[in-house]
Amino acid sequence: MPVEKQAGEAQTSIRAAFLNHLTHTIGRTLENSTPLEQYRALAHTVRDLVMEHWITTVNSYRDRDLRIVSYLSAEFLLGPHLPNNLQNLGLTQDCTAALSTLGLNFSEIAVQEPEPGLGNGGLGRLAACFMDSLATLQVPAIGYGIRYEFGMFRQEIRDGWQVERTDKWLQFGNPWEIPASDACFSVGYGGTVEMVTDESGRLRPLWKPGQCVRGVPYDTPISGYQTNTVNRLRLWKAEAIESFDFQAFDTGDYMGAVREKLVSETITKVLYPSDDTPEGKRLRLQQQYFFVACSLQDMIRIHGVRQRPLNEFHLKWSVQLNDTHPSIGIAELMRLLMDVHDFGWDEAWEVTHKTFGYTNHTLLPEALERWSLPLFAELLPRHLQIIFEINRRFLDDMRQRFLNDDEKMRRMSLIGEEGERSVRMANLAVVGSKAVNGVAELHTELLEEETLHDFYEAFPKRFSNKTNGVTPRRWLMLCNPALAGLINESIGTKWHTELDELRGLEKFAGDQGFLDRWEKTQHATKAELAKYIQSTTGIAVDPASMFDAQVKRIHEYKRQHLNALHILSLYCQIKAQSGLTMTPRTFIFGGKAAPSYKMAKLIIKLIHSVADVVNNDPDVRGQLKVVFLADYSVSLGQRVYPAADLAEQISTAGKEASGTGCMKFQMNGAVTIGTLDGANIEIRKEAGEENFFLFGLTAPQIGDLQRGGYRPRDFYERNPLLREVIDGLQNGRFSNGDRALFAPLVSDLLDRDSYMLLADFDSYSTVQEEVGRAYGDSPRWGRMSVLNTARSGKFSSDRTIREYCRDIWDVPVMSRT
Ligand code: Z15
Repeated sequence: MPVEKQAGEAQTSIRAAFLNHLTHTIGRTLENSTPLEQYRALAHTVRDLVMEHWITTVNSYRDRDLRIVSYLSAEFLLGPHLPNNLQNLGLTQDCTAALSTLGLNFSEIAVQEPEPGLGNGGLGRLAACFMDSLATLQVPAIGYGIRYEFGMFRQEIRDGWQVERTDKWLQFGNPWEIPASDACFSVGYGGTVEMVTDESGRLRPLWKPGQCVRGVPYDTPISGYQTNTVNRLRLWKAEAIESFDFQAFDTGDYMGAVREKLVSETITKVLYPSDDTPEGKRLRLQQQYFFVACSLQDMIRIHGVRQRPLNEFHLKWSVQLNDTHPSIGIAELMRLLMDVHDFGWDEAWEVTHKTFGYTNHTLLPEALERWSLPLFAELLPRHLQIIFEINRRFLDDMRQRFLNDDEKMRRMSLIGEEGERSVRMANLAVVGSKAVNGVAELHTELLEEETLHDFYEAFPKRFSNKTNGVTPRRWLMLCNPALAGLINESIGTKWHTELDELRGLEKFAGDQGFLDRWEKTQHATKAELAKYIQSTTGIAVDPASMFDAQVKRIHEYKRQHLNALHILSLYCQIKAQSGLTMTPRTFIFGGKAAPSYKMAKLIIKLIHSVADVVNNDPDVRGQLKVVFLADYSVSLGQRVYPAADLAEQISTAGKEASGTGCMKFQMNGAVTIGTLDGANIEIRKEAGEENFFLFGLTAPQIGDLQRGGYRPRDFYERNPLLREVIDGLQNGRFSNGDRALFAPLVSDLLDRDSYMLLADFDSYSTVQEEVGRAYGDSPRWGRMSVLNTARSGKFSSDRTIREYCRDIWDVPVMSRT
């Protein structure tokens, strides 16, 4: 009785607050408001509730005086806030009920939220999952990043080609952010470094920047699941410094002053849309330095508020570098301590190298950030001096330890001398950090043995592995309420924050009654995705067919084109043998290509061409369907992961650092077909090899083959089916007679094939055949599916964050029990 009354109260107050915001914040009545306006009113209603917890969190952290984790990331790919915050507050049902008393439908309102797409892919989404887990584990933490005015571009498809559209996510305001005008900082660029004598007669460097911009913080509250903890995500916007305006105004150059303003604001205008391939552009370096300089000044300000001397900075802060993008922070903290706060070199270094941790996210050599020395010198002259000095001292030290091994010194230098001289940011990050980690076991092993081997030899204790994870709140409970409900009924709800509890499902894996319910649930979820596919692409797909999904950035190393070649080979088989039947499949693709990545864009065109051929040939009789879902995003992922039967994780072994989509699929009961790459290896180990479809060469085999002179054409010549597919691509069979269209792709595959598709094609096809058979055997598939979910506990980002807290950040996590 009292519980029901409380629930009733929550409903009533949500309803009243919503109507209040509709009137006073939005200026509309219920009758004449649009769904977007209703969304905005509802967002303000929920934000108010979150803000109350924020206030108490700030107070409780102040009282506990703990070390604060500072997560520096150029990307935070958060996804929609509204449903997530409601779930965290435990108010989803009350809110839905409150709206329905007004004749409104919660889902229709929630889909109005523009997604904050401030990231490219895995790296940005990882930062978002970490923020969720940090708040849920009640760790004092601040996320620092950039408030891009335009986030990830919207992808449209025209005639099978990707077209980019700007993402105007801020167009109608953002109810989830609050500008904090009391914590603005200025950031300098360019200019000169002069030696000046200070009051005490000491000669010291003084940086006189040629340009200055102002950083304005915008805070987004990050709520934890079922806790009162709300952490802060602080994103910086660049603005013009007012004194600059006045200067111009005085001289009458008003238009010039406005131009100056535009130039400053350019810095945070747009997210660079390339994942895993640095562009080396001036604006990008400006962005990186901008948000890092603001964030460090903010940390020093907070440190001062806590009345701590700066030589204790590392005791009160642990700063994690999400890839090398913020690694200029190492030079910046040195500069702030020495040039602004009068530290000597040794004192400053003592604090700096105990402050930072560096997470590496890639092994691809072309993806390691390097900045051309002239560009660096022009934009950050003082930082370059500091980096030279770090390098001088570091190499002196190494020369002694490694007895003048010149080759090694060349490899370890922070300055690359091959070709154009450059600053190697990964080397800076390793040298300036107390801890370095990879993001999956294989990745860390390859970092230690190959990519960063010299550094591993020099500082073995600095290295560790932290296998990635994803938040089960968004990636299971929120996106798959039907399955989450079934799990709750079966094993209770402890798994929400202790994902290992999912092991309790193992005992149902052989229970036919349970398997029937599991399958029914999945079928209903697939039907929902089928509806979405129908309405967005016009293609009808059958929810009874196997949903085979590959959603991720389009990249040659991820091998979406291997998937496409295989689909074409199935098509050729059907065409050759009338009456051949196979397990009906719906192939689902989604993902964006970097706008300048020609081959990735051609792969998108290829998928569309395959879809055209396969979907429109009556001989295929609904055995195969192919769909490409445009504009893949967090929200679209939330529809795809829960509806998938099969997850394609088919990167060339040794290339995918971890992958995190693989974990989302597994949690939702999809079975994986994959290579021994990244986190696949750990997923297979957890799930059991009999519940994972393994194919392809291993990382060492790939290396051997590459060194032994790989000849892709041999594989083409030896496999008739592969030959038919490739010939078809060459002779226009799959492109309405256009022979030129896929020529660049075919010639790359036959003459180079850096990602070894042809070497893995046979193994992939064979295992795909077995997948088809297994899916036809319902009890077998059901068992595999349940066991995948049951054994996905390791891949909660709560586990990952606990490890970072214990091994790197040295901060306590709150336990609930
Ligand atoms: C990015 O999303 C990843 C690595 C990068 O170097 C950049 Cl710049 C962006 C991805 C990895 O490709 C992926 O394997 C990993 O799971 C993810 O980061 C998070 O660690």
